[in-house]
Amino acid sequence: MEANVATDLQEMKRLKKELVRFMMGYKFALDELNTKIDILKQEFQFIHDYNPIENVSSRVKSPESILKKLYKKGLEISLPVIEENIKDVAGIRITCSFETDIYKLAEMLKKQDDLYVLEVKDYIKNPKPNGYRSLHLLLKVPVFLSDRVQEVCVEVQIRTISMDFWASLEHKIYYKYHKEIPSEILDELKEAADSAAQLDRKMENIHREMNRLKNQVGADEDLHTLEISDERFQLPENFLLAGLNFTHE
Ligand code: 0O2
Repeated sequence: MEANVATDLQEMKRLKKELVRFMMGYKFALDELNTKIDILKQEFQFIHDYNPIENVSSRVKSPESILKKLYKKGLEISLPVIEENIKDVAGIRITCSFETDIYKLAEMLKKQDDLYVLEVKDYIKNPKPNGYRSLHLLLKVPVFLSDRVQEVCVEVQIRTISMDFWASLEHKIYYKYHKEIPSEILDELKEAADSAAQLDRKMENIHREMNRLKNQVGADEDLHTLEISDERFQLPENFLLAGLNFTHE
């Protein structure tokens, strides 16, 4: 009897270790993708002189949520089944300032040689009937481990602030009413989603107009200071004078 308990305990310890290893793969994939997004953000700031990414958050789905999804889909509990069927174990949510930034960012990610796009769901061009809008990319990310390369699936949700505001409110209401939202609230949510879409369009128009004016006036730029990330460097005049000879590709 005691021997059985000890064997069970050993087996559970082994399974736990295996699960941790499995989840770590997703965590590493998120680390890699977060770095890529941060680089794009900094480069975008430099090229376009504004930051299109308002916020980035990422999470590995908890074992409890994974289990709930397996039950919901009527699937057995095993790591290969999770890997094959639960595509959002690793998730990144990016909020952008404007709708066009969402597509620019998605294109930049799609173009990266080491990322493979498994699926694109465009709930902005085709919103869900309840009003949900967001761009979803399912990416395969290579994770370089000590002895092998592991291909890991990551779900990326890209939205504007107003889409995100709507989605988090809808999510709360969905759970508050145990997934059966009263019809008048459903109607109000749909109306709110339409207003949010209209607001996004208005804000983007203002931004476009502002850029047009800025380009007309011409920025009053200090040519003797360089800014890279948060660091400032003095730029000696001789660098500028000799500069015409060192355009770098
Ligand atoms: P959570 O708690 O955010 O993780 P799937 O359920 O992933 O197997 P599905 O439904 O085809 O398959 O995937 P889809 O449409 O890409 O949606 C996946 C995720 O998008 C959801 O994850 C939500 O995060 C978000 N989402 C999709 N539709 C809605 C919606 O109507 N309202 C809100 N608020 N979010 C939505 P989870 O696992 O459902 O939830």
